[in-house]
Amino acid sequence: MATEYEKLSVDRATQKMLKRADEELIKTVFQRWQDQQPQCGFGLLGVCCRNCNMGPCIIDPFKAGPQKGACGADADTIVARNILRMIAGGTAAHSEHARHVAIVLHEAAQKKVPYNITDEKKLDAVAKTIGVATEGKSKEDIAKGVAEAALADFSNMSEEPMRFLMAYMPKKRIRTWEKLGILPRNPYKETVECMHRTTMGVDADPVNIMLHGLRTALSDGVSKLIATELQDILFGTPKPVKSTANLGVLRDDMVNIIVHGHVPLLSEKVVDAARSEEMQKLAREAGAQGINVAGICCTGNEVLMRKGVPLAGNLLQQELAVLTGAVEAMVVDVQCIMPGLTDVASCYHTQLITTMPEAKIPGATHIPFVESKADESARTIVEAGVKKFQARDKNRVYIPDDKVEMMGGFSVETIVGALGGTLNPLIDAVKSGAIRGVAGLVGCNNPKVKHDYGHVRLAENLIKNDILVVGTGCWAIAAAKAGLMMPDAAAKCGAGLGGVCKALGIPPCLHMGSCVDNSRIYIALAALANAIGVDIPDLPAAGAAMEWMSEKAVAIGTCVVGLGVLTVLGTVPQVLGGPKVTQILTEAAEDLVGGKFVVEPDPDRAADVILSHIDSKRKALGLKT
Ligand code: SF4
Ligand code: MSK
Repeated sequence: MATEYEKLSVDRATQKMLKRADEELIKTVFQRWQDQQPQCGFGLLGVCCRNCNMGPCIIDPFKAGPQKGACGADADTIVARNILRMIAGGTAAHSEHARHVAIVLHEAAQKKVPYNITDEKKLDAVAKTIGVATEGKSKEDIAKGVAEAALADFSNMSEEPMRFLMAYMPKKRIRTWEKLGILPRNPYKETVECMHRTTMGVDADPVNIMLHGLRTALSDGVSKLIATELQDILFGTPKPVKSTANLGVLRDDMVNIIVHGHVPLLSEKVVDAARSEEMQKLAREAGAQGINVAGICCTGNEVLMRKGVPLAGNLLQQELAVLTGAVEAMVVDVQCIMPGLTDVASCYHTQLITTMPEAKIPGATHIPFVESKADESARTIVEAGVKKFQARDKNRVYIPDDKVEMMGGFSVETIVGALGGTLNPLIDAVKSGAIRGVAGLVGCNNPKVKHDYGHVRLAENLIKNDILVVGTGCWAIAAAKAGLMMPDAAAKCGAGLGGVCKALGIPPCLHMGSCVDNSRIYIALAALANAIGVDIPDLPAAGAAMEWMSEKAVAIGTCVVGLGVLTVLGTVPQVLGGPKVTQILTEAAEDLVGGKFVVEPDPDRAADVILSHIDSKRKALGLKT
């Protein structure tokens, strides 16, 4: 019989650390979520409105009470407005990330900040794609032009659609969006419009509201694309890299510094500083064998992809890393950082270091990250971690011995390279049926469902049925911990996919990066559709976010549906109180844009949904099923 910890997570390291949390009487997100039960039924259905001070208003789903808010808004209006505000939240997060990176690239081009233009080939490719002149220009001038084009996409106040979207997306998709009037102009404009439309007494039409949701989510997709492309220019396009994953990557004989959040501008510098002889010497003088940097969440994914930094864990493991008693510093930037970390850190010697002006946490130490002095900021942060080593109580250190080898670094460029320079071998494998289709698995963890179970079980089901799996974010960390990101996982595949993986020496689950790197999947889908001569919705492809929780995931999922891809959600979105909105998201969207949501918490049934969808697309293309 499963222990209480086995019911919470399929990950052994997590099970062990949850037991330890109980022994130490320390609350984590798992317990705090339990304390929230039962959660508000109105909130779960999305039928609570607090958008003005005549409220809060609720709609009675059993029809025994009010069916309209004080202003007359009905359930669908309220649900649609709430979901639009979630899309706005997610889009704001990705857009601020991307804008920050664009500003740093702009300043790097003028040598105002200590960052290099590392990947000139990528710079050239991006410039050519978006139409920035390269002939006879220095790399600095080209980088300045690319950064200015990105910043223009974030400041455009005209009705012109975003330049990066028009340059990267297939013509057929653009025509569909144009017809619907949802070509995004600028994520800052779209998010402001979300807030305007949803304020009291503006947009009450759920269809009109959801169309703006699609437009905003598409602008979110472009923001992610800009972040990824510009980060590749600054730090290098990822190449295949070997590393390890899970809490066992922490070292009992070294200073452990964890980087957590999303934006690699700081973490790249922290890794460089930690690897410098100066800092390693400092650590040895403090009695450690050196400095070990490990990652959590998407900052972890970023430095894994480009520097091979080991992954300590995904969203629900952030507090568990601190519970090992072996973490000197957890350095955070923005997004997915639980305020509860300070409570756990206060039970140990761990210093939680916030770095960004927009993300401070009471109880944490704030060491400002200043781009113009990025190297000094990173050294100050690493030094702070080293200083904490002597305060470590060795008797309270418990590092679970779980760690798994993995391969990451699968940018689109890497995948095309592994295929010999073109997508043709992949297209041939899809046509022959050796690869039945492609699934993009993404997203977070959520204590509403067993940690990592949906992520891993769905991936295993899909590769067994010859579906090539690509993915990002906390899904990618779950798959790595489960051993699905090593070439020998080909043994778990059907004969077709297994054969392809063995021939190429690649895993059947490809780590494509952080949440913003979902844009790598969009670019791959666009390239595949163009190469075959079809539109994205015609491809034998699907997406899933089995354990999603973040507003960013709402923006990402809506963007993927807008791209024309069927997307399975494993945790139930807060929309079921609005029957029209639910119908739009799960049915009507398909007629409008070619993609739709399916809500299916069971990963076995989710696999069936994806397989039958992929088979229907194969059939429509005249491919054997
Ligand atoms: Fe209530 Fe309408 Fe105000 Fe929302 S906007 S709180 S439904 S009165
Ligand atoms: S970190 S957004 S929990 S994937 Fe990108 Fe993980 Fe979701 Fe954050």
